[in-house]
Amino acid sequence: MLTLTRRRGDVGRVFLAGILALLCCISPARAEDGHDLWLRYAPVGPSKVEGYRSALGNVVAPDRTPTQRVAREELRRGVAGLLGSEPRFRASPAGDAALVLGTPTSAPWLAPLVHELEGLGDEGYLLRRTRLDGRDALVVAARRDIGVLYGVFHLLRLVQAGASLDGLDVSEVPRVKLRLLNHWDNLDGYVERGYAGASLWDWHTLPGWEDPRYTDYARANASIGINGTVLNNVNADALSLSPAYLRKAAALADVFRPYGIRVYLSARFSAPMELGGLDTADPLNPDVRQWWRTKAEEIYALIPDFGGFLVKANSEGQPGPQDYGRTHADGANLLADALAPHGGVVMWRAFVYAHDVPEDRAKQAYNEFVGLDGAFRDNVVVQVKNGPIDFQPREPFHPLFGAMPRTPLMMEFQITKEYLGFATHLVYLGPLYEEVLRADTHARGPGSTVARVVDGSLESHALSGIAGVANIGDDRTWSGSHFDQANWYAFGRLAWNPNQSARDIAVDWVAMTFSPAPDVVAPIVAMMMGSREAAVDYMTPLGLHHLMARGHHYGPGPWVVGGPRADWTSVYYHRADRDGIGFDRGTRGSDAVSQYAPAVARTLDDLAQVPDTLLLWFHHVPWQHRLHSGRPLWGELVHRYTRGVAYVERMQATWEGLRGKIDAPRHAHVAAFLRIQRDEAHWWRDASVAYFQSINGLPLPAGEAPPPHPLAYYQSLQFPYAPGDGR
Ligand code: GCV
Repeated sequence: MLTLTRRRGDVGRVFLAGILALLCCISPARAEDGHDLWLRYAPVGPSKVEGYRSALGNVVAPDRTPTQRVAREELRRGVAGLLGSEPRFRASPAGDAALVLGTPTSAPWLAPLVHELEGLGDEGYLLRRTRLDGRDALVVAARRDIGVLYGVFHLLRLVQAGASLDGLDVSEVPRVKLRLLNHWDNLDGYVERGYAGASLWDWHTLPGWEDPRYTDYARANASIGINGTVLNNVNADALSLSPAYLRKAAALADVFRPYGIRVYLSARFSAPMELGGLDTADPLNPDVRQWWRTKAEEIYALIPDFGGFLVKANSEGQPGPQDYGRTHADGANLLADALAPHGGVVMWRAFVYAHDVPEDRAKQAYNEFVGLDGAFRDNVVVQVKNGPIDFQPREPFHPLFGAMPRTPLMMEFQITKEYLGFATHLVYLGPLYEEVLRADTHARGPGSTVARVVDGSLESHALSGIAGVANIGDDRTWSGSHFDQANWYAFGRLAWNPNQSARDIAVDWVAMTFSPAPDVVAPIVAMMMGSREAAVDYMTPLGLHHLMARGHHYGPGPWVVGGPRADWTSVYYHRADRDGIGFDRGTRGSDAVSQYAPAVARTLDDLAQVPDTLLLWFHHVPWQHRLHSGRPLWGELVHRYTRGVAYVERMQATWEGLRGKIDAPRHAHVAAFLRIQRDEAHWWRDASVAYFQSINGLPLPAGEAPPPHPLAYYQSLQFPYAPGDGR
């Protein structure tokens, strides 16, 4: 009996194993955890393999420099994954059709392209189906090795998306010079506003141990053209500049170098005192100037291609030149002079405001910086957040864009979603970035877009840059969620070319991250494209802003009042009372509108013309004011809160419809996060409606559900360990 049972069990197990094996083979999706990002190189459909193999199967690729070797290895990895067999590497394109990678120097067969490549600069590349020595060839050609690596990633992207390579003829040149991630990573491993676990940098084991994830980080960044990374938080610890930490940074720089990624550091302005024992950090003091010069020499001895410093000064308690009665230009120029002999740059942040200045916070950075236009050294770029407050779900573009023609201005976007639901809310930021970049400053007449300010073309600046506050940590997904990877991806693609479409980028990302099948791409892209507007709706519709809970910014807090400074409260921003709501920044209010070019200012100042999306940013409006929809303001506000929640519920339904088309682990992870998002969207809506109703005393519009709890309940919720809080 026992034997029989055992045999039956064996048969059952064998049968089960067979079924599982079969299921694995026929399953449309292998189980994944997201760690491979958009570089999964999942097999292309069987019908496409032969076509691609004829183009990619025989490869001629130099391998003399580190960057040549990583380009060749990436191609090998990609082709092996996508086509199921390794490419054959050959010494020359003689014989069969070949894929030829290189520069005219590294691959002499590409010499005929030398003139054409001239126009592609140091990082551009060409992908072309052509004839070399009378034979069919596909070339990935550039002037420099790094361009070839970028070209390889582009080619692999096309294959991942299932695109045809017939007649391929693409040339790409990045429009922006500095394409950087800013890590707000502290030396103790904590990431300020980080929702993806601890810092990727293990400072304790560096420089002895170079975690393989550092290489994967570099691959991922290079695949989207990111060419620099600021390793440490702008709320900087002077220790980052100490010899021990510089050696650690140098080890990371060594890993990143073959991928075209330079290392930068946030510099604490008072470091000469903290590290150097000086009794001042005054930018005009000769000892201070010498200290920074010596420090720069020390850094470049360790990191010969060090990119430069990022500085947050005289903002939110950080030290700066104003502590000595000097200007931001004095401070920036001090560091710029120290870096100039080595080719480094200073990215000086314009995120500056002071609570003891009795001025609308939205105006302060402009007031501080606009008069300094032209006062900065050539190797200084002023880094400006996308909007005048602080990475809100929606802000108007920052009025400094277009207002400092003699100074290169660098864009600072936030990729981590401090104010957009942390990592659990599915919010694709491509449309936010696109909206800002396409905004017209009118600085030099119509068409003076923010993108043209930032890429330097509007004022012919040689230096240009875009930075994104990274959403990367040690979480298996890297970004804290599968969909937050899309924000890293979109940031990189838009930094390369700020004129690209957020939708096109989403299409590429979905094809690479999930599947190129149209019945996967179309619903996911549609869902992503509306997701940012939905978050605006359920959090801060109609131009409301800065209504998140105090400190950690997790969840709603429109009632936040009191505390150390007014401009860290919500009531400062919404100004709701029995009669109306909104911040009057028109000409009769704080006059923030006048910081924009006249054509923009006129529109924003005019209640009839200001877009509904920014209404309460610029105007204090009666609750009965009629909007373009025909609804009174109060009705429209509640309508939008509810609409935002409904969108999240539709995303849940869309995602449910993709069950079986997405691998089970990732499907389940996203589904769980969408449930969290739905609950939190309800929470945002209900808490906000309860609060504003307590102020205006108005009945809810017909058909709108009342909040399930009294206002006091929402106000009582506490989240002392919410992640990412500044400290
Ligand atoms: C790094 C906001 C964030 C802070 C951040 C600051 C900045 O205030 O809440 O955490 O500090 O912006 O950008 O400097």
